[in-house]
Amino acid sequence: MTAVDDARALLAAPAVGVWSAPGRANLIGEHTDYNEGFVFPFAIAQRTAAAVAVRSDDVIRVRSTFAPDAVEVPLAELDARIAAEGLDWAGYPLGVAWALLREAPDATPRGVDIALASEVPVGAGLSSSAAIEGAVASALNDVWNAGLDKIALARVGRIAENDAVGAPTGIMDQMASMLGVADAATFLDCRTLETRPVTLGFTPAGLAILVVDTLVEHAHSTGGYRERREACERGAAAFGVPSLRDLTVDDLARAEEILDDVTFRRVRHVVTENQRVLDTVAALEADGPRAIGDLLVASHASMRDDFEISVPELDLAVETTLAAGALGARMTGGGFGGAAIALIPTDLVPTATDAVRAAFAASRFRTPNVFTVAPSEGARRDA
Ligand code: GAF
Repeated sequence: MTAVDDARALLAAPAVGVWSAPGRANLIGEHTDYNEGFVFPFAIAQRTAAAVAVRSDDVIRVRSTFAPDAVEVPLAELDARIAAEGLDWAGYPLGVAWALLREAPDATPRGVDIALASEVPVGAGLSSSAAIEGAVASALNDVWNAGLDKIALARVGRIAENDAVGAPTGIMDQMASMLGVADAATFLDCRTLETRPVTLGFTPAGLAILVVDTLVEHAHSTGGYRERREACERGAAAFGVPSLRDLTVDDLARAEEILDDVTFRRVRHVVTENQRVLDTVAALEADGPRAIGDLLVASHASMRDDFEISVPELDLAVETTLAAGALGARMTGGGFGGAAIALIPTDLVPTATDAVRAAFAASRFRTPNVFTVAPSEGARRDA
C-alpha cells in the first residue's frame, strides 16, 4: 500500500481527488535559506498523500494515519483557532488552509474532509512537515480554485510553518518538495526564488545516497534553530547588509575583526556554505557526482565546528560511512538530531549499513534507521 492508497482508505467519503508531495534530503546548503543564500536539495521518493472529499457544510476536518483523533474547524473560525495555537500536528494542514486563503483572496473555500497518510519518516530531518504542507496546499489549490503556481504554494507552506506552527524556518523544504524532478536536485537562489533542476546522475555513476536516521529528535520551533538565525541577523546587521547573502569569503577577515567569536563562526559557516553550494553545482556539471564528496565533508565540518548544530550520533554516522567507503557525508537538515546522508558506491551500501549499526551499538546509541533515498518527482495530483 502506498500513501495514496492509505489516505484514500482513511477518508470516510468518496475522494474528489488525491494529491501527494515528497519529503526531501538536502545535498548541500544548510541554514543558508533564511540568509537569502543558495541551497541544493532533492525530493525523495517517500511521499505524504492528502485525499479530499467535499462536505455540504463549511467545516474543514483533518485526519491522519499518524494521530488518533480527527480535528474539525469551521472555516469562519480558522483565524481564531490558528491564533490560539495548540493544534499540534493539525497545525500543519490547517495552517496551510489558513495561509492559502491569505495568499489567494479569490479562492472559493468550501468545507472539506482531508485524510493524510505518510511514508516520510517523522523527525528524521527529511521534512515530513513540508510533505504535509505540499500535499495539502496542492489539494486545496485545486479544490478551492485558488490558482496559485508551485512557487506560491511553497510560500503558503512556509507561511503555515512560520506563522501557524511557529517554526522560524526558511523556504528550502517547501520549494524542494513542490519542485522536485526525478534524478535531479533543485538549485535554488533563496533571494530571488529562481530555481534550476541539476541532474545528479548517481545511478549511472554507480552511486547511492544512504540516509542514517539517528532517531535523535529535533524541533525547529524551539531553541537552537532560532538562536542560529538570530546570530546570522546580528552578523548581517554588523555589516549593515540585509542578509549574509551579501557577504563573500573575502569579507571574513573583516568579520573576524568586528564580531565576537561565536557570531563570527556562525557567519563563516553561512558564507562558506553558500560558496560550497555554488562549487558543488559547478563540480557536478563539469565532472559528475564523484567530484562532490569533499564539499559534502567540508560542509559537515563547518556545521559541526562553526555552526555547532551537529550531535555525536550525526558525527559518528558521517565518520563511519566515510570509513566504509563513502565519497562524502554530512548531516542534512536543520541539525540537533535527525539524519546524515552519505554519497556512496552502491555496492558498499550493505557493508556501510552494517558498519553504522555496529558503531552505534558500540557507542550505546539507539539503533539508527539506515536506508537509501532516490531523487524523485515533486508535488502532484495522483488521482
Ligand atoms: C530546516 C528548515 F526548515 C529549513 O528552512 C532550513 O533552514 C534547514 O533546516 C537548514 O538548512 O529544514
